Order: sequence, then C-alpha cells, then structure tokens
Amino acid sequence: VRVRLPFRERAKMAKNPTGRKLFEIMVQKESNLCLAADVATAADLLDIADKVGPEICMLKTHVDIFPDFTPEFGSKLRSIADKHNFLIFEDRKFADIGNTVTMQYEGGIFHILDWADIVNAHIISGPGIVDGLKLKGWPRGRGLLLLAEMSSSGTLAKGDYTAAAVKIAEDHPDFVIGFISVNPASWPGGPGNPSLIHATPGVQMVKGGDALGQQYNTPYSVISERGSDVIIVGRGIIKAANPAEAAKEYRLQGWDAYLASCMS
Ligand code: S5P
Repeated sequence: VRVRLPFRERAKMAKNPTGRKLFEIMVQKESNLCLAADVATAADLLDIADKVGPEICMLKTHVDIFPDFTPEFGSKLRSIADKHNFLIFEDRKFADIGNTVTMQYEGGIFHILDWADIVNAHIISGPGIVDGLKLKGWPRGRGLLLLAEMSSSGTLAKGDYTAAAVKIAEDHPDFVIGFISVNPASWPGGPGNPSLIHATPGVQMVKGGDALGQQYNTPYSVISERGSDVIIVGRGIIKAANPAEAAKEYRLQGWDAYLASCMS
C-alpha cells in the first residue's frame, strides 16, 4: 500500500483549473470513479449519464461511436454534467502533429473543444501535439491527459516512452493535468508530481480480460497497489443489470482503496 497526499491537498497544487476542479469534485462526491460510457447511441449515453451521474467524478465518452450524434449532444451532456457535478472527458486519443490536432479538437462534426473539459493524447508524435491542443484548450481552461501507458496486452507504451510522457507533462503544468496510466507505482519516480492525476482503465471487480486484449485489475489493486488515483470503468458498469447500483459499488471500492492509501 502506497502513501499519498490527500486529494484536497493536491487540489491546491494543481496548476490547471480543470485539474483542480477534478480533485475538488472527487473530494466533494467521495468518488474517484470515471464511467467509460461506451454505449450504443447518444440517447443511451445521456440516459446512463443521468442515472450514474451521482456516483462519478468524470464521464468518459467516445463520441465518434454514436450513429445518432447531433450538434445538440454537447450542450445536453453539459447540462447533465452540471446537474450532477462531474467532468466530461472525451477519449479522443489525439495522435497527429500539432497543427492537425488543433483542427481535430475544435472543428469537424463533433466540436469537442466546446463541450469536453478534458481530452487525451498519445505522445507518439512528440511534444508538438501538446502545444497544438494547448493553443485551443488552455484559453478555455480545458485540461489534457497524456497516455503514458495502456491497459491492453502487448502495449508499446512502456519504459522510455512512459518516461517521455512524464517529461512532457512536467513541461506543460498549466495544461497537462495528468496521465492515463496502468501501474505508476512501478515507474522510476513512482506516481511522481502530486499535482498530476493518474487515471487507469482496465478495471473490473475481478482480474481478467476480454477477447481482444483488454486486461483488468481490481479497484483495490489499481488504487492501492499500483498508485493510481481514478478508476475508469466501462463494461463492469454499463453491462451490469443495474448500472447505477454497480457504479455505487465501484465508487465505494475505489474510494476505500484511496482512503487506505492516504496520509491522514
Ligand atoms: O489503455 C487504455 C486507455 C483507454 S482510455 N485502455 C482502455 O481501455 N481505455 C479506454 O477505457 C477504452 O477505450 C474504453 O473506453 C475504456 C475501457 O472499457 P472497459 O469496458 O474495458 O472497462
């Protein structure tokens, strides 16, 4: 079990308003649960967001999977997020050069910049991707998570690649709010700078995987042993008979694991 600074202390250290807000929401709602709302339609997403909203600090979308996306989607989701006090994270995984991602972030059909508090990016193209996203996102107070590791088997994001993500984050403390990570406790510097947030996908109540390379760890393992801050749970909640009940159970397990690893 690792010892960590409480979220309420880390909120004061955050250099980005959205990063600070995420810490604050976690404290207010006693939730370090992010729902990965990979449901079939935009209508289903708005429905589950309203039902599960009280349990979560953040809701993660893949907006490009919806056949029924409309320009009103963003404002509808925003009003549910405001009602239940959670942040919206569009899991866009930007990966291109800086100039291209500025257009992908702001434009197209989805206008992600208008409604997502947080987006994420691969660092495969180098630090220019952060400069590009920051150009659009920083003036709006948005935050960025860098993919430092991935949960899938055979991932190439490890070792020096992970270390490079840490370096890029340190160079942009006003915009990068943290990482998608899997086992930050195992990094050379551990989870590192406490102003940055670690969010971890590949979480279910029992260890295991799916048929396409996803690998699951339990909330306790992810938070207490692997040193992450936020559990990202998809099918463990959305495929449950009662998603709101399942979300509550994940919230309690994630929060207990956080409390167990906290300095009081
Ligand atoms: O390394 C990663 C990064 C992400 S953001 N592994 C992941 O699984 N994800 C996302 O987390 C993935 O795109 C999906 O939306 C979610 C995991 O869903 P689950 O159903 O396996 O819990």
